[in-house]
Amino acid sequence: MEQRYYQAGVETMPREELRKLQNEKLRKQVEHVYRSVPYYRALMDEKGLTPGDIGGVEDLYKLPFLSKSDLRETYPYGMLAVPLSDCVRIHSTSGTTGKRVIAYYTQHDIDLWEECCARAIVAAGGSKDDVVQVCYGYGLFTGGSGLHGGAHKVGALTLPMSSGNTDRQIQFMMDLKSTIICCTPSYAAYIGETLREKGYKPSDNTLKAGIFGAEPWTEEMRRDIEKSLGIKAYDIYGLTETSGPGVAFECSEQHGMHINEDHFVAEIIDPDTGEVLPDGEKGELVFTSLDKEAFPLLRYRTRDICVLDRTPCPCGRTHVRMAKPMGRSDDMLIIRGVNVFPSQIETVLINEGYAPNYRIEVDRVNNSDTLDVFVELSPDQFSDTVGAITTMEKKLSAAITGILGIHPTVHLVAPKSIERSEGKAKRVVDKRKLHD
Ligand code: DLL
Repeated sequence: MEQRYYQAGVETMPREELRKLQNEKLRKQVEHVYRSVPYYRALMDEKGLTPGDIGGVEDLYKLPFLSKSDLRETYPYGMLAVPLSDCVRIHSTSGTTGKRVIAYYTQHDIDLWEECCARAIVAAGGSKDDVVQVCYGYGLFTGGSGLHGGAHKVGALTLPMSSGNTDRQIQFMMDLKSTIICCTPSYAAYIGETLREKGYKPSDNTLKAGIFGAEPWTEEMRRDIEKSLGIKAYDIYGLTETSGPGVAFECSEQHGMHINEDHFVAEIIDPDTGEVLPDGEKGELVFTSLDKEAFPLLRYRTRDICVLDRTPCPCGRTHVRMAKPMGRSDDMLIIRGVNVFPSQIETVLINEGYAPNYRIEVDRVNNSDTLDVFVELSPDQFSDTVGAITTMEKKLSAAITGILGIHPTVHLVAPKSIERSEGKAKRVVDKRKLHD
């Protein structure tokens, strides 16, 4: 397949040249942050560091980390690195626990963010001839605005649908002949399911690609969505603190997401010790933004667990690739001493022929952890006898035990009894927290 790039010059820049560019930008950025953000200057002072100590990326390890707690502590304006009057927009995290984190953008910051999203759209085969249906939420969440801005930059016809109202999504998709859809993978699965229920075959729509992210999803879920919508499904990654979607995106090789390294330097660290890990090892992803003006975080700890891959990609892009994050270290469940990511359970479910509609409940009974997995049956499976369903529950439970090493109680439940998600899916209920 012929490769197309949105900004070929930087996307395929030889590594040596890219490193030079990063070093130059990093020196300026550290100077900018030291000068403009007293909170970070104090962290550097504590370590006896001045901007002159950071000559380039190889010195990054000397700098202090930032984490969500720093952003909460400095809420709302403590991390702002330009006068507020130079900012044109804010976005914010959903803030499920504690204060929300607010991210600020100058026009320059918005432009570079939208360019990153445009790279992702072009890598997914998008061009000005496409109709891009954006059904990520608009508003404080970055998903809608990010992909919307990217689609504009590409020159595509942009449908600013936002999330929800699935009947209307389908009507516009059919009437306006959308070719690229952007939403969370769980919402894509829901749209696919609704299309099927309305009697549409995958070949009835004009979609060719989907750009899905904002939550962990497995390869099995990718295949499921590709089949139900008749498309190629691309992954996209980002977080509010680094600007939003588009920090990394998949190319047609679909073997990891290219990190936009001319704007962000990625490191993998041991989440317990903070030590930088060698390439290829699994750990926590840390980002340094190289040229954001208003909210330029240095060494920001994402809590996302993944691996970097620096082997050359046949697509011609030279930027490092990150594997699909397994989930955040704070989403990882420790059940009877075993580390469990919800994505591991999702893999088993789909491999065993179930749709990705499930809920995981963890509790503590008589000082011992319990794991209950509720999985929805399809209408065909539901017509089976009680005996057959009990056998299926046992089989699924054994398959999960085989992967996790701990035994869950599986409950196969009626079709449509598990809530669908139009944004990020909430799959885990940890009732142990109620007892603490
Ligand atoms: O979710 C930004 C985004 C919007 C990304 C649309 C992609 C598409 P936050 O709400 O701040 O920002 O959440 C960021 O979501 O730290 C990851 O844990 C998770 N996440 C984002 N993309 C992916 C992905 C947006 N492709 C947090 N795979 C991040 C797995 C993802 N997890």
